[in-house]
Amino acid sequence: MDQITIKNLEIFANHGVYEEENRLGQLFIVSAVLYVNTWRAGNKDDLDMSVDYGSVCKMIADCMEKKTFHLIEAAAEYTAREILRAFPLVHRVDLTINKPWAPIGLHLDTAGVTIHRGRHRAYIGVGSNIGDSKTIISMALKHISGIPDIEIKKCSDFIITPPYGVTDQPDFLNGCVEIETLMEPEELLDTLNQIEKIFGRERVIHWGPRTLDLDILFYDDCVINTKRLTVPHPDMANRGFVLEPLNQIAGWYMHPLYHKTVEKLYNEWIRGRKE
Ligand code: A4P
Ligand code: MG
Repeated sequence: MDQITIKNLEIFANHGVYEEENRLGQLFIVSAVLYVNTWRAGNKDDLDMSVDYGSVCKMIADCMEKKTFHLIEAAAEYTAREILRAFPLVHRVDLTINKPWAPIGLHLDTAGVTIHRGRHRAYIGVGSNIGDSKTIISMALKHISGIPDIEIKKCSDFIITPPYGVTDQPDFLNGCVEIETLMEPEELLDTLNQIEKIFGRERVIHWGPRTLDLDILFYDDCVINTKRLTVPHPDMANRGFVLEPLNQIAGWYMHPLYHKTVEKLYNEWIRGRKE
């Protein structure tokens, strides 16, 4: 993607782990690479179709000057997110904060941090089989829409499905949504877990009944396998209750491990059921 670059913006601010740093302040040097599609602005010669780097510089200065953080990591995290929130044409930002006066008792040019943050597309599987599932899901989706760094882009139909795994439990209501989010994967997982809790989810039986289940099916084309999070959702290819609604809104989406579209996985699942 095209890039707009800001190099070595000088800002006097008060970040640091030492009290003196917070009190006296020091120089910070900030650079940013903004990933923006500039072809439209380039063809029309129109700033409204691009990102005004002057405004971005002012925003960086504001973020750096108005708050005091212990860590430049925190200053960078806050600043990158504010840029992404304020400038919808910025798809991604690489932000570097350097500290030329870092008080370490040795000479150095700079100590610094560079972070890469951006917009991500994720698909969330939604399920419920306790209580008034229709109302719970519709309230949960409304709640998700109200979260600043998540935007629901598409929503499938919600379908009644027989229980998979533990079959001795009520039918489920299942569907899925496409979201755009500024959240990193584990931050998104924490947020979804909190929403499950708000809507009365108790983790009692694995694969057991639940008022609300929110699973991350895809996160961009990332493959993630940490203690807490596995993406793509490991069992999705065997689950009609995931594939049927997902096929409605993302049939063309390529599974990054199987290298098959959702439509293909869904068709294979249907064939497997008939055999
Ligand atoms: N976790 C790891 N990866 C993910 C991910 N991609 N998305 C971790 C969300 N969470 C993920 O999940 C346990 C832990 O998985 C989480 O704390 C998170 O750190 P859980 O939701 O507490 O446990 P669970 O739901 O009982 O287990 P699991 O394997 O997540 O079950 P599923 O996959 O949610 O399946 N039948 C029908 N018809 N419809 C359903 O919706 N759902 C299930 C549960 C079973 N049968 C069903 C349905
Ligand atoms: Mg789950």
